[in-house]
Amino acid sequence: MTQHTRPAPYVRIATEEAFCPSEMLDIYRTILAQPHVDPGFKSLMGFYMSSPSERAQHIMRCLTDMDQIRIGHMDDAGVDMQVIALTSPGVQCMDTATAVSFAKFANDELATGIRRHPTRFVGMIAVAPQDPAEAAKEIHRGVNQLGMHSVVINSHTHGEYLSDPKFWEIFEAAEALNTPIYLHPNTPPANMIGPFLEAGLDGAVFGFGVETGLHALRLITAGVFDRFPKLQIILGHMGEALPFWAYRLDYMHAATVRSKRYDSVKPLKRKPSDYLRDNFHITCSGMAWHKAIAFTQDVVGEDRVLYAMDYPYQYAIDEVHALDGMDMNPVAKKKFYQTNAQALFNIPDALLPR
Ligand code: 1DF
Ligand code: MN
Repeated sequence: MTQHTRPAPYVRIATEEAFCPSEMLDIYRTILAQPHVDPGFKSLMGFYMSSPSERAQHIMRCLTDMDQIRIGHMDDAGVDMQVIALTSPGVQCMDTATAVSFAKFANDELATGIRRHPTRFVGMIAVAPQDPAEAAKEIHRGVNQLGMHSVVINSHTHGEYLSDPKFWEIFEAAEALNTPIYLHPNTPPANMIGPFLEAGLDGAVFGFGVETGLHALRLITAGVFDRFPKLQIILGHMGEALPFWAYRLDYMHAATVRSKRYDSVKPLKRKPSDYLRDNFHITCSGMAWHKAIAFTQDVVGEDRVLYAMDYPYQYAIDEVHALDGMDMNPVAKKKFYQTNAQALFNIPDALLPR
C-alpha cells in the first residue's frame, strides 16, 4: 500500500540519493570475478548484485531507474526533488583508466536523466580520485558543461584518504568553483575492515560511519581547511557522528598538539569544531531522528543541516511523516527541507516543481 504524503509549506529536497547505470554493474561484475576482490566491495556490492532478498532486488531495481519507478516513489513519499549521486563506491573501486572514463560516462548519463526531469532531479559530479588532475578537470566539465554544482566522493580510494596532499588538486578545483564535495561513505578499506566484517558491521549499520567520520576528521587534522578555507564538505548520516564528538575532539586535539606526541598532528589555525561549523554541511540521511537533528543544528547552525532520504537504501515514507511532524520552528524547517539545499546545490526557484 502506498501512503501518500501531504503537501507542505516547503519543497522537500532529498540530498543523498543514489543511482547506478547498468553499465557500472557490468564493470562491477568483472571486478567481483577477479581473484583478489576488496573485502568491503565484495561484502557490499557482491551482496546487492547477487542476493535474492527482497531488499536487494528492490534496491537494484530502483538504483538503475531514472524515470517512472524513481519518480513514483518520490511522489508517494512527497519528495519533490532528489540530489542524485553515483552510488557508492562509484568508480573508486576501479583501475585508474576505467575509473576516469567511467566517471565521465556516468556524469553524462546523470545529465541526460536530469534533462528528462529537470524539476525533479539535480546531479552530483562523480570523479576518479585515482587521477587527481583528471578529477579536477571533470569537476570543471561537470560545472561548466553539465550544470552540476556538487561533487561526490565515496570516502577512501583503494585505502587512500584525501588528507594526502597528492589529492589536493581536487580541493583546489572544488574551492575555486564554489562546488561542495559530498564525502559519502564506503565500506572500510582492507586494512581496517577485519573486525567489522567478522561481526557483520562493515556496512551502513556502522562501518560506513566510522570510516567516513575518520576520513572527514583526517581532512581537518591534515590542515585541508587552513589551506582551502572556503572548501565545503557535505557529510551524511548526521555528520557521521562528528558533531557528537566535537567537545572531545577539541580537547584532545589541543592536548595532543601541545604534547608533540605525533608528527602528523600539527597545530591548526582553529579548533576542530570550528571547521565543522564553517566547512561542513550535514544531512540527516539514514537518521530521521529529531533529537539528533536538533543537536546537530545546535552544533553547526541551522543553515548547515539538510534533509536527505538515502534512496533507495532507506526508502521509508514514514520517516518523511516523522520529519514533517518535528517540533521545529517553521523557518528552520524550511531551511532544513528546502532552502539550505537550494543555496548549497545552486537550485534556483525557477526549477522547483510546483
Ligand atoms: C547502503 C547505505 C548502501 C547507504 C549505500 O550505497 C549507501 C546500504 C551502496 O544500506 O547498504 O549509500 N547509505 O548511505 O546509508
Ligand atoms: Mn548513501
